[in-house]
Amino acid sequence: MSHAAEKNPSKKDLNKIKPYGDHWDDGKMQFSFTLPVPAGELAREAARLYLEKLGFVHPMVATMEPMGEGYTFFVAYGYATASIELSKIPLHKPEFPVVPHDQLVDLAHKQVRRKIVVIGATTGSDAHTVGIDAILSIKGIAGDKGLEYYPFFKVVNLRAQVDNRHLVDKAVELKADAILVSKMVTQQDQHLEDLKVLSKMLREEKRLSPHLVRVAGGPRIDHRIAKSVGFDAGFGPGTKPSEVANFIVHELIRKISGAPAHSAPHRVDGEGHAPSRPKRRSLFGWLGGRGKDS
Ligand code: B12
Repeated sequence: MSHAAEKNPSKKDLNKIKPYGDHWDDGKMQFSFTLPVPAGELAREAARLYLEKLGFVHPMVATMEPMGEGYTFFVAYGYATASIELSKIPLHKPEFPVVPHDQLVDLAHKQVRRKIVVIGATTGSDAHTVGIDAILSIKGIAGDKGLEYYPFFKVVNLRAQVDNRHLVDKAVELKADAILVSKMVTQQDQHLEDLKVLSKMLREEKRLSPHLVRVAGGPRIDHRIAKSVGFDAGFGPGTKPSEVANFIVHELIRKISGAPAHSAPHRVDGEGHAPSRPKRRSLFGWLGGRGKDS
């Protein structure tokens, strides 16, 4: 197919796709990997046969370099036969409306009537602060202002290398409504271990708000992963603070109203013509006991 489809776009199936190497649908892929075998002819053949075992057609090792004693690093090519149908891919995204800034301010003002306390940190031994700063700091990222810009948020950024226990204690002390955790270092799945431990602590800490919104983020975090370790939502690369602001407000209101999670409306981007929302019971019962600007 491929060459013909390249010349005649109408022959391209834009739904059922394969990797693109030299031409449409050729399935050509590049691999880089290491095998625990010294560099040499045996290593090269092992790498080639391994790709063949994985189902790649005509595998070819382009580069082989020793990687310390007893290891070899390869760059190889091969042709994939499998294709993927885009229309059958389930996307794991948090579902919530995204409304413009003024509407969100209005919503928070009318429905919450006090500051929403947001506490954020990068946890464990992870020293990366840029991601969490991008979400929280007033300067934001790519022209999208951070949570500090929103008049209804009280933002506390604990920065990096924050111990889980310290984060939970701070959340209790500040009466947090939302906890935002950034994870950058993912070696040996340390990010997931840390998030699981934190999640358990949050579940067991009775002094926290029962409506606490838990959000995780980072380059290798997505919604599915975050949910699997007990968070309400996960945000990955390219996240804009305005999305996070929208999620927190809508999720807090949803939790307080007692609406089930799956009834949250689908995410609506742009000008925020959100679908009509279910009637909620008054928030003031729960909010009444808290300072307006606490
Ligand atoms: C800058 C940087 C550093 C700086 C950090 C400075 C600082 N103050 O943050 C310094 C030099 C200190 C550093 C150190 C290290 N780093 Co570093 N670092 C980076 C680098 C180049 C950029 C990260 C960054 O700032 N991105 C910009 C921000 C804006 O993007 P982001 O983090 O993805 O955030 C966005 C989203 O993910 C999301 N998001 C992120 N967090 C959150 C949180 C919430 C709640 C939400 C909603 C959204 C959200 O929103 C953000 C905005 O869109 C990355 C490589 C890369 N290109 O990503 C490596 C990288 C993260 N570092 C890496 C490593 C290994 C290290 C070191 C271990 C190196 C070493 N051997 O010493 C140490 C770590 C020490 C430690 N204890 O953590 C690896 C991590 C590998 C892994 N997956 O485990 C990376 C990927 C580089 C690599 N390819 O190897 N690093």
